[in-house]
Amino acid sequence: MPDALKALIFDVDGTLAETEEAHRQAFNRAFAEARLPWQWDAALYGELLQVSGGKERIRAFVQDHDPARDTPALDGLIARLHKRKTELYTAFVAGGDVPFRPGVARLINEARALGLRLAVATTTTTANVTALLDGATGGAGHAWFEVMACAEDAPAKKPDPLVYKVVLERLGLRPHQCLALEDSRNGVRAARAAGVPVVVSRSAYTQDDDVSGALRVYPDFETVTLEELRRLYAGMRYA
Ligand code: XBP
Ligand code: MG
Repeated sequence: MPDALKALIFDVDGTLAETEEAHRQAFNRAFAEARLPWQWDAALYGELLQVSGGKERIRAFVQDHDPARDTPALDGLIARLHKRKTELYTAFVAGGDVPFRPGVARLINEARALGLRLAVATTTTTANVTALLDGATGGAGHAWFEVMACAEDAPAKKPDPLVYKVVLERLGLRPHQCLALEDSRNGVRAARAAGVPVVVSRSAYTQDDDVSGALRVYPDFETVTLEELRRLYAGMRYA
């Protein structure tokens, strides 16, 4: 028998909200402002998403598509571009234009009503998460999550389990007392490598991701109730 479910751990990008188009456009605007000849269309961005973390994603792109710029100056360029990209992204999502995915706010409310603890485990920057949560909820969102572990807390990005380990330590819980919600292959691998059971609903950019290892894959979160998650958790058979 598993432990009693104590906490839900939410991924952010693709899970709480469909944010990746906003990320992509912020990257492109930062590149244009820096007069770089880089443009990430949706197809290319879909491939680049295999690398989690914005700075890591820019570096992987340069290595594959513009290797002449892979010089000692690249670190500084990436830092400047990423800072500007974060400013652009946070300004956009803080305006409330990127809502939660259908069902997410209800699920969070059900969990809060039943006293489940809530956490965030993400590879994105803290400022992005706060802006998104507050933008999507009109201000209250970030306070709903007792623990948030973001890029600054876990430099090794998903699929590395570090961000989940940080969350577990801060919650003071064991992996099997929690259930993670993810949208991607990297997310599932990170949760499972930390020993955390995970359910998935793929997002726009992760429709083709191999999410084997998930306890269950849902077409969306709209029909997922907390009762369903608790039933699934109670009956789970993870090695
Ligand atoms: C998704 C990501 C992030 C964002 C960009 O993370 O891979 O890198 O695309 O964010 P998750 P930054 O699904 O784990 O939340 O530019 O701030 O890195
Ligand atoms: Mg995600």
